[in-house]
Amino acid sequence: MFRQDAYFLALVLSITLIFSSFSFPFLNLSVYAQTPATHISQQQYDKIKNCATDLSKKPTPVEYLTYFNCGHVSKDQSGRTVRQFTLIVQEHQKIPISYEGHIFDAWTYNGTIPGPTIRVTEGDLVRIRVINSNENEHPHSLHTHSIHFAKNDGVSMGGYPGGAISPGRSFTYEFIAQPYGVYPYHCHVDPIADHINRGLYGMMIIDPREPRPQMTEMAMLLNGYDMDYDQEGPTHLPPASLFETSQQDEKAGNVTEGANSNETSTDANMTHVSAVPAIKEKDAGKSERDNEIYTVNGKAFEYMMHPIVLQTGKQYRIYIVNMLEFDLVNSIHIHGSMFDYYTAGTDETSDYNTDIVTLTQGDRGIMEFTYDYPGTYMFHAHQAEFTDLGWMGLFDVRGDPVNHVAHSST
Ligand SMILES: [Cu+2]
Repeated sequence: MFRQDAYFLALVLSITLIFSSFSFPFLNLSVYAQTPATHISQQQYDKIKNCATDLSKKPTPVEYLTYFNCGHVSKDQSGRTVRQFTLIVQEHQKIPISYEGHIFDAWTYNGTIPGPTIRVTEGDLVRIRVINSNENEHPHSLHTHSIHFAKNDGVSMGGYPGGAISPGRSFTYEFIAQPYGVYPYHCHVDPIADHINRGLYGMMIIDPREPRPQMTEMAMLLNGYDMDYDQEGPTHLPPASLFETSQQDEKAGNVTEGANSNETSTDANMTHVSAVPAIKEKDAGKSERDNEIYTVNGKAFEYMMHPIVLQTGKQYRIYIVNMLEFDLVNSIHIHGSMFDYYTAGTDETSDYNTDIVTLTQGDRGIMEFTYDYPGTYMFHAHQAEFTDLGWMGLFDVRGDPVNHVAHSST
């Protein structure tokens, strides 16, 4: 054991020495440079970030996991990368939010809840044009977290036109992306809880100039729906017959064609359900708002129906944002493994290694993990009431067991 430790220490020391001797001569130069030269081009970086090629796509909740919209890219006169996005706000959108056929009367950015994951690199000039559709009845805005001028903050305090865009009008928010991290964006028009709960929110990732270690990446946005129903929890756990074939079935030899893909139509699943579970009348005098359905990425139990297929020994990174209204706390817990957690994603060093992280409203971070052993593992909120109301999913981990390797949590 001691010999292994000593060997490891020697290895780390020699790597550190090589690295520092390599980078030290450039250190003074890069500290003051506005955009330090990177060894990777914008195009190469966008490619390893899995930037979507179809920017007009409306990702399904399954596709949302890996749909990264990096915008329309150009360069300004100084050579700075410019990324342009368009978000169209539409009210009265009918969004399916459970396999049982529950429909949410939503307000959306680009027709989905959550809105598209906006992905940029630190130092980029970001332009986001928000169009409030003509048919809408309410003003809306776009408030992005991170650093920017007040006029681009999407808040009407101070009389900024971007704080409330009238129906039929548009506003273009502009900022230099900084600092790197993972952020929520949302409408900031009052009553703000209503504008958020209706569905006007999404995730924004600002990547560091030097790429993070490469691994398979996913986006998870936690939310809830106050459907103004009195009855808590109109959803039910999906019966096993509706699940996609899992690894256990595969081993039992009854795997079906295409069963390990994530491509099953969600609409097809809804046809199994003959009637949407009924909702009772609202209690008289009950004024406190609450959520009836909780989800990750917009649809209750979606990743139980379509387990996320992972491989043993492979590294995964999840960008996670909590946009739950009315409940103060949300969380994510993964079974069978531990993850390194980077609060807000604003540092290269992880804060701790855990299997559960608690998130208040607007909280976010980055999780990095591997699985050593194959099998089906749950991931879910550690609030059991949320779990039963939709916030639960499955990892279908495949491959041979791997020897446990120490996680780099420092
Ligand atoms: Cu709004």
